[in-house]
Amino acid sequence: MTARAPIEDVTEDAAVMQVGEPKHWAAGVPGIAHAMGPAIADMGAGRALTLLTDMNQKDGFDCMSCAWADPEHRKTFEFCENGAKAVTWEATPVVIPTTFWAEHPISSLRERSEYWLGMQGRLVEPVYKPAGDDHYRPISWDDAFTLIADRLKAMESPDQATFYTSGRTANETAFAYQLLARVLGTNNLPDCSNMCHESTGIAMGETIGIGKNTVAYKDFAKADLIIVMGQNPGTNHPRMLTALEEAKDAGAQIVAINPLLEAGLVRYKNPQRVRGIIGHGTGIADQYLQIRAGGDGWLMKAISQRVFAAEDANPGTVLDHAFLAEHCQGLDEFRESLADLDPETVLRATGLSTAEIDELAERYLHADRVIITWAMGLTQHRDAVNIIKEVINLLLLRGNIGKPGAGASPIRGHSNVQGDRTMGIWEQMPDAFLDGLGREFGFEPPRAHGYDVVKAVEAMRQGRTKVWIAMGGNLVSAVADTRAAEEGFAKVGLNVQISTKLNRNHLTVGDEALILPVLGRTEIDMQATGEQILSVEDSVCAIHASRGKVQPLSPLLRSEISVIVGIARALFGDDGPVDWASFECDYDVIRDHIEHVVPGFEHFNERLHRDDGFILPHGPRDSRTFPTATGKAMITVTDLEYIDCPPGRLLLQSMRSHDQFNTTVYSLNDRYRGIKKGRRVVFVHPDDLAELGIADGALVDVHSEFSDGVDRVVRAFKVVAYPTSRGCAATYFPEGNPLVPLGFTALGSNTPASKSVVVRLEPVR
Ligand SMILES: Nc1nc2c(c(=O)[nH]1)N[C@H]1C(S)=C(S)[C@@H](COP(=O)(O)OP(=O)(O)OC[C@H]3O[C@@H](n4cnc5c(=O)[nH]c(N)nc54)[C@H](O)[C@@H]3O)O[C@H]1N2
Ligand SMILES: Nc1nc2c(c(=O)[nH]1)N[C@H]1C(S)=C(S)[C@@H](COP(=O)(O)OP(=O)(O)OC[C@H]3O[C@@H](n4cnc5c(=O)[nH]c(N)nc54)[C@H](O)[C@@H]3O)O[C@H]1N2
Ligand SMILES: [Mo]
Repeated sequence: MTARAPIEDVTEDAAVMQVGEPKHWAAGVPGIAHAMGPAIADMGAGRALTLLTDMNQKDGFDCMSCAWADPEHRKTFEFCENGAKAVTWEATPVVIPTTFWAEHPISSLRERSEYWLGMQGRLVEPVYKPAGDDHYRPISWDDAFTLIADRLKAMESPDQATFYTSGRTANETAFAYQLLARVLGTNNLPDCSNMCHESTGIAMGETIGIGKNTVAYKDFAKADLIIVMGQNPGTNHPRMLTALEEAKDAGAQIVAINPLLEAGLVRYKNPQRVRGIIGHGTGIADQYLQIRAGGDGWLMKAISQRVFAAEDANPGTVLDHAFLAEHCQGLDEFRESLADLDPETVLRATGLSTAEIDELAERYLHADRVIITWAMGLTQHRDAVNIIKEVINLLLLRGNIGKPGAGASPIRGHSNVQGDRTMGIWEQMPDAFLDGLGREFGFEPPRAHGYDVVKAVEAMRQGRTKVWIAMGGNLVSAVADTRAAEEGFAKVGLNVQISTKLNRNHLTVGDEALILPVLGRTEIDMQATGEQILSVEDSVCAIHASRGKVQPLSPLLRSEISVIVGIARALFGDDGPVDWASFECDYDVIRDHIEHVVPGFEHFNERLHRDDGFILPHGPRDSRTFPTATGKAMITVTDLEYIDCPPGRLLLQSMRSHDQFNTTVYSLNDRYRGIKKGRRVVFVHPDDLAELGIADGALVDVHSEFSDGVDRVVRAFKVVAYPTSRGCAATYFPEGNPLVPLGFTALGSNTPASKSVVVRLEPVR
């Protein structure tokens, strides 16, 4: 391992920031060159090559950058620029030296940027901040475990502890972690999914009975039409562009629905193809609808209305009558509700023209097999659950669920966020799971629902949380209302962060805090019975093995499972219901328990070791069996809101730049959007700027406006004239988070509604 002097911090300077033309294509030679350059420089050619060629391969590790599916036949170089960045960031040989903690008081570290914190290198020794101290200092693993156990035992109720999970956590780890919380006696298991696809889970759960993707990887190449809504795959799921390109080659049409013109959805230069390297690449979107933020539910209703109109014109030929009769409920009510859909409201809510909506309807009507994919552009709105229900409605009308080349395809974010839920990381797991868990281990799991992310922050603010444990993640930066979250974390008795890299949450702590450093996914995990593998579930319900490839950076690092077991043994001793020690020596033991508790994991070990994985069963996808209360897919009538935006105000969304992974910032650039050396920007349509009398390049303070009267503001953002839909603006996350009140969440899923916030821009004088 190497210790490199800390790099200079970056202070954002609007004068230094460069704004160029946005790109109209994504991922090609520059992508790979950008990717390989830093990897090789930092890691040395050998280590870099091992890692980059083992990513997403059989016998390799699962890339941690997103949950996009692996093709059935994995290619030698199945990686992308942003996957390579994530690997480089984790597998850096640079470590934080012991002297660091004495040199840097926590209060001074708090002034540093998230970029600088991440660039300090890997965390390699456990450190402890005692109450009243402004420094972390090294602590032994045993003392750390004893301390955690003591604080947990001192609580008046198990609900004074909260166990957060970020979605990089593997299946076996997640299973052991939720078991620890539930044996202690709490369902306080908030996770990043509460801020991510929760709205999807709720909407799909209520309508088709399962919150997961109804398509398999191979369906993309069989589709006639793929509609990509509220998602920026060029940056966040780059390997998906290969699937879209293959679909186009096979004759599919693609429609992009997005307020911003995103490079990857316009044109793709596949780095794995000669045409991508020397040619113009593949045009992706046949139609690009620059919708007003939050308007997608109205668009879906308008298309469904046109489907009914087409059916009326040619009875018996448009709707999938056999499917609707056998498998669905609610058709007539839905048809009736659309009869008086007001076209003017649709146009105002979507910002689209009648001709654009008609064109999309024509495409939908002419396609036999339709896939609709979506991500955060749908899930993080006040009306997200209803918007997604309208997506499902539209698909059901023509039988586009449970047939080849068709389906509802939520594209997950964190690489194992879906698997974590399957393993029981959820504050409201159903009784069937809890019954199974209780039977397997001989204890009575708690039944009362626990905290989700927003409730967890509220509980902290009210001083109700004594112990906070986080398996990865950086909640204080990720959640809405940064100031409220900081206030909450400052009131926690003991904050335990199990992490690979330093981040803001390590510095936003109350009395006592611990940082426990763990192996990353790229590292070999050696335990008493030998080298261990883990497993993950991707967006299309495929379970894969993940095997670390490089030597751990320090002998002090522990695996996440070993940390859970350390806490559990210090807390419960060795005579409780669970034989924790057996978990640590051999992860096959955990998999055997999972097999007994979670349906679909029959012969888990055998199928993982022998076949490298398998696909979980899925009723709607496999056999049009809908596990809802009625046994039918529910076509629902939704009461959509129109987001009112008073004159002089804009609807602000927050999204990712090309050089970040959530709260991790790799650089201050956003190549596809033409931004260099800065993140404090707000993208606005040039005509809106003209109307507001604000110049392109001006500095503004951005204020959000909510009825609680609190003035939430982020200061000195640079205005960038940009091709976004009229009346809408965009900024980066997490910089935009202080603008979103904690209570401003999606109805029904409680996900922070960070993508439609009414703001006003005030020029900085
Ligand atoms: N490199 C990289 N990869 C990642 C991540 C990362 O940070 N970096 N994060 C991972 C995670 S956890 C997740 S959840 C995913 C996120 O993947 P995405 O959902 O692609 O992430 P965002 O950057 O939030 O992009 C949201 C997109 O929705 C659009 N949008 C916003 N509002 C609306 C709307 O009202 N309607 C429509 N139709 N579109 C809208 C935005 O313009 C933007 O293109 O990516 C995962 N992969
Ligand atoms: N305004 C706004 N807010 C958002 C979003 C948005 O689009 N707009 N997106 C939301 C979404 S979709 C999500 S998923 C959340 C993300 O919320 P989180 O998942 O909480 O945040 P991350 O930034 O992904 O967490 C990064 C940290 O995880 C740790 N880490 C990385 N790898 C490992 C590992 O292998 N093991 C362990 N133990 N730790 C590791 C590192 O210390 C790193 O600093 O943010 C949400 N917040
Ligand atoms: Mo996410």
